[in-house]
Amino acid sequence: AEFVAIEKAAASFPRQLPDRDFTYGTAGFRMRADLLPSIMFTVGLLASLRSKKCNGNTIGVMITASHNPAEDNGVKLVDPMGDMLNVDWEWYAAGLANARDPEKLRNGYMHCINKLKVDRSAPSKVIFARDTRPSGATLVKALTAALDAVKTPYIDYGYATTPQLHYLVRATNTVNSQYPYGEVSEEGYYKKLAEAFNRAMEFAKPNGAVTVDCANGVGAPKLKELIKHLPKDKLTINIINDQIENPDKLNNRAGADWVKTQQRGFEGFDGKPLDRYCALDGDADRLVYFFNEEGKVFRLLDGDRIATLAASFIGDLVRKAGLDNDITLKVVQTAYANGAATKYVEQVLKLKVECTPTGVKHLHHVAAQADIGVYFEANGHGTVLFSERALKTIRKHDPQSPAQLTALDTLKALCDLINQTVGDALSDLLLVEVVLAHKEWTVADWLGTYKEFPNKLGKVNVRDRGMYQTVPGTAERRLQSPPQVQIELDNIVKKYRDGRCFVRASGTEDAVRVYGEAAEAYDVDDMVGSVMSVIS
Ligand code: 16G
Ligand code: ZN
Repeated sequence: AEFVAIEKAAASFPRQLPDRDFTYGTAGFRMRADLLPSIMFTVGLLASLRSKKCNGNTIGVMITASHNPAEDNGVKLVDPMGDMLNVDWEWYAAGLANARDPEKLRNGYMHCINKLKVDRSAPSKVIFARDTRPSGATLVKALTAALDAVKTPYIDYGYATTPQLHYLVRATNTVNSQYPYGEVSEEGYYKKLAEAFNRAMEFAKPNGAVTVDCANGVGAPKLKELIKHLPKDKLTINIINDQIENPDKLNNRAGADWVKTQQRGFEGFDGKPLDRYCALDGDADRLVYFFNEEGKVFRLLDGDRIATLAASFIGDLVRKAGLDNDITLKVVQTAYANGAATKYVEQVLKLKVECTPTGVKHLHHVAAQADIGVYFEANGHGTVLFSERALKTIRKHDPQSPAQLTALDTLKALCDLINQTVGDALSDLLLVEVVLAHKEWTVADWLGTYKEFPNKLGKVNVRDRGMYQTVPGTAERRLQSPPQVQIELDNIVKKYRDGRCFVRASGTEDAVRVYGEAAEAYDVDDMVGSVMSVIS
């Protein structure tokens, strides 16, 4: 009966673009919203199976296209502990999404049950949420039609940021454990962050105001809610770009992606010298800071800067708490991290750096293996992961002096303040503010920690990006095919002092990206330009 119900319900969501194959990429499925209903339906089926496979633990479904234009949408699955869908399942997700008709979908579903050895009689539960895109409501109908067809119970959390949904999934699945992640509600999320922020600020002086560009997305109303829970006397948060009722405004000349890629503020930005600004993206899982220097010189403090700031502060706390023999810190970056940031972490902070391929799942995975793993992509997505081992050590540590005690208390507060499931712009925002307050730093002090190498990111549109393959184990820093491109690239790069350059296929667009650094700004433009002309 279940199979019949699936086939029948699927008929209401016919497959668009039958000639195209969709893949479950780093960001799940993402495309023009009108292509998505049939895919949403299949995601509902897979979420149900995943939940059954995970002993009835709750699985999350987030409907968002993040920093993409308003007419796009997307969907990704969240595993029981709030991390991303197990990679082995991505292939099955794509298989179902590409079923050409309801009958093939039904067969695909049965195939998944067999291959993945799912006990169909196991319980299942799904929770979901969406960003502010208007298409979200239609996509929810496709998702729930599938969940209804397989009789999987669900909760619709309405609008939420991506990290809030990750929080809710983990909170739901740890409710009866020794250390519940938090109350299972949006309110619980705010309470947890606010309470931890309060503790983390106990030994710090308030440090002025920050203005947050919310990209006209879901981060705006959610940050407003969060502010209601925060202590009034410790931090002033101003909000701009909060027009969620006008979908055209979403991510339009505003938000973290705009600021990072354009290297300038949102439209109309006119910051007074040294006033602190930051920007979220459309689903509030990315954060970058920025400000104007004297003379309106724009300055960006991106994910690399947040990573170095967090690592320096947490490293100090670990030391001051007397835990440096028991806990080590690691910083995880991608090849896009500025070489000066890497050098600063290794030589000034004296911490280990590991480089992984692009994509949150890669960074997260490596960071999760460290005692404390700090990971951020330059684009502003990242978090700090505290391992079970580190948490145990921190909890049972007996401080030997008042100074050790205050450091330990602040460190404990950070364990709760920092979202452990995924990069979270709201949580990261509070983290940055805590660190700046403790250090009594302005944005200029923060920027002054190291000087970035001149760099440039170029993009070349290509017909077949699959042609561009990097050498495994090089964190995408070398191409193995086409072979002559790497040879020509090497010949170009060696002409420039401190030149570094690499080419990789985008995982999200039909393009290859060329990133370069060199000692001089004019050299970088020249170098990246030459490499781009080898490709096109
Ligand atoms: C996706 C990734 C992001 C990465 C970006 C690179 C996740 C959740 N998102 O947005 O981490 O920086 O892709 O895009 O993993 P690219 O492959 O087009 O350069
Ligand atoms: Zn995002």
